[in-house]
Amino acid sequence: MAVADVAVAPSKSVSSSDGQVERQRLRTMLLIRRFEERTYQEYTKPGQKIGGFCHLYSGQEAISVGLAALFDKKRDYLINGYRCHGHSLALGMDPRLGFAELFGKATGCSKGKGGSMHFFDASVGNMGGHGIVGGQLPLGTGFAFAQKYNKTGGFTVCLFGDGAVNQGTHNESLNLASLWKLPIIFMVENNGVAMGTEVHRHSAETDLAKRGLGYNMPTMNVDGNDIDVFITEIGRAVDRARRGEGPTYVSANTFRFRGHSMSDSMATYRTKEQQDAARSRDPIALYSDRLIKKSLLTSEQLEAMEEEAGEIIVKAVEQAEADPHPALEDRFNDILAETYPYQPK
Ligand SMILES: Cc1ncc(C[n+]2csc(CCOP(=O)(O)OP(=O)(O)O)c2C)c(N)n1
Ligand SMILES: [Mg+2]
Repeated sequence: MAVADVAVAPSKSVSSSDGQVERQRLRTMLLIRRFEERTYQEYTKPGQKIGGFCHLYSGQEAISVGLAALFDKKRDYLINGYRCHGHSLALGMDPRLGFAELFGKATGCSKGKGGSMHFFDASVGNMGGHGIVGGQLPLGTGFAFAQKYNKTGGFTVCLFGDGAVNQGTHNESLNLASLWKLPIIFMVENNGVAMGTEVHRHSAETDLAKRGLGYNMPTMNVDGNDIDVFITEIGRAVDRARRGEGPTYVSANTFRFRGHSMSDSMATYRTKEQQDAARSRDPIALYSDRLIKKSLLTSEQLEAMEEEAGEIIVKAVEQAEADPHPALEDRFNDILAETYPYQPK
């Protein structure tokens, strides 16, 4: 069976008449924001329980929730950089498993050994967070190759930041994916900065969507803060991939509301005007305002949803705190590939 023959899921179900689908998307965006803000608190408070690098996703939620709306967990793959909490929650990860991972607990989504940058759940196609900038591009291309080779009808979305577009892996992956017409969407989550370096300081061409043109693939700029626009536009790229017509290159334009990681403050490289402008396009406020205007949501419902998200997060942290650490005898398990077991002397 050719890829094109595989039945295409109704990927562009952007709206429902009673607003149930929309409210669920909003709930997930609120949950992600709460998760990240609580993570910030947990990281910075005395007696910090989270170790290692930690990158928050606040401000970019529409992208992960929009992608989840187009995603079929049985056959699609998502692969990502280290800013991976939002995508994991959007694909259905229980927040308890996320906090447990951050706290290094055995119940964490990566058994407490991956930490913030390595949230995985292969059972739903979440092929994880990756700490090496651009490292996920050839891996994602490999997933898409497997999907085409095995005729699964699935697609891969490979996410990376604007800081990854000048890595050699970017060139190699785009070329092979286009040459072999692989079912992949290359998506720059373009928040305008790589740590503190703005795009115009590292790229001669600042319209990053154009990067796909040199590889003979369709490209698009999409509003990464407007979930409805995002789902409609990216739905086209998903359909193209499922039809076997090959990759699409996307710059999903957005803004992060926090520093690069826990060790910097945005204030040193983002002006107050830039931050104010971004806050005025908060993806959650944009969406909830629209739903209220369309009478798909009331302000009372919104308040209840915010409260509910808060309660879920409080409970998740309590449970994760009570969860056990990995057993001492498990300390070398799951660290290296099983074919090369590390044998401590
Ligand atoms: C190969 C490599 N070089 C450098 C780094 C250090 N580093 C970590 S994050 C980062 C910036 C990447 O920014 P971007 O790709 O825009 O992603 P964002 O943080 O904005 O999501 C850098 C340079 C790294 N992890 N890997
Ligand atoms: Mg960036």
